[in-house]
Amino acid sequence: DGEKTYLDLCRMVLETGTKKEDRTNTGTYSLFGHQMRFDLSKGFPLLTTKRVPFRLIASELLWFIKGDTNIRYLLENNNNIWNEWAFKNWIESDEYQGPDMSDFGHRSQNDPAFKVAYEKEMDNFKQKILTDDSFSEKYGDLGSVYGQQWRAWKTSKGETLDQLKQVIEAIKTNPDSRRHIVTAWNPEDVPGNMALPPCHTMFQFYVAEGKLSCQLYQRSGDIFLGIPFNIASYALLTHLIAYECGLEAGEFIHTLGDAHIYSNHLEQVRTQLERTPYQLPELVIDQHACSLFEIEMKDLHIKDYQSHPPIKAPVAV
Ligand code: DHF
Ligand code: TMP
Repeated sequence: DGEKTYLDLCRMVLETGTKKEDRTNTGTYSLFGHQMRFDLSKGFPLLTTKRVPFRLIASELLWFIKGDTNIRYLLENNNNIWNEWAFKNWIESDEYQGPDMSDFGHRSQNDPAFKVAYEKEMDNFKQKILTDDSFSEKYGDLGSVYGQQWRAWKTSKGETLDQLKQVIEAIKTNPDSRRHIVTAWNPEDVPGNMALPPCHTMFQFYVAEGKLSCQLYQRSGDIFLGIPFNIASYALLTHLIAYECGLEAGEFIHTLGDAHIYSNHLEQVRTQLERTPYQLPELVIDQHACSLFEIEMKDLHIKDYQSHPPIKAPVAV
């Protein structure tokens, strides 16, 4: 079943993962090269062994699809998952005059007094992003991240290219093609131009027997925090593109490069592994939206989602 393949990966990394330092100075257990397959006709792969907030996954995906790279839209949808990376640009800028926030990721976990100051600064930052247009334009933008690469890839001629529209058109007119690819990895923009170089690097679609499948190559995967979101996000994307193209959703194939468990997530992963999965829920798309580009949050629903309680973990910045 779908969830078991994720739990098997967790177990494998705990048992055989190589201890490895990383950019965030947190430390990880890691392996290189792994593949998981999810048959989307057998339920929507939103993990049940911990609560995974579908609302955050859906609003992040709609944000990509809009071509938006500014966290203001996410904040308007009460979605805080990208805050730290915009905040980092703000506190490292010349305009920032507040208390020293360097290394806030680690310090907020180890120093309770700092945590209070950090949360206050973060709240101020969020308020300014939501209410101050010029501030938000400057500091809410994460740079050339997914939304821009998918919808407005910069060409050498100084034009932009809409990869998402093009791939949908190609799926409709030439379903058997082996070139249905969208790439977010733009070597010209890495590393300077973005808050975080894309983790989900490229994806390919495949059509057979009226079903649309999608394979993602993810260069780097945070097994406890990021991957449950990524699985659900690409499963949702596959359903949405299938809907747009008049196809059924087939499989989502998740191919990972560096798949890692952060050393401060080990307890959480062990807790999750003790739990027995429930049946996967179902995705319902309200049928009145006529195109993928018109779908809104209110059109997307998860039905029959029964899960174990959430498990909290710090995110490595
Ligand atoms: N950095 C790292 N180190 N790991 C990531 O997974 C990651 N993901 C990013 C950006 N940078 C990253 C974007 N996606 C959460 C989930 C996905 C995500 C960012 C953060 C997260 O913290 N999830 C919490 C719930 C958060 C909430 O409820 O607001 C979780 O428990 O799943
Ligand atoms: P890196 O750029 O040094 O690889 O750090 C990125 C971290 O974020 C890494 O732990 C992977 C994780 N990540 C995901 O797992 N999924 C995502 O969607 C994103 C944006 C990041």
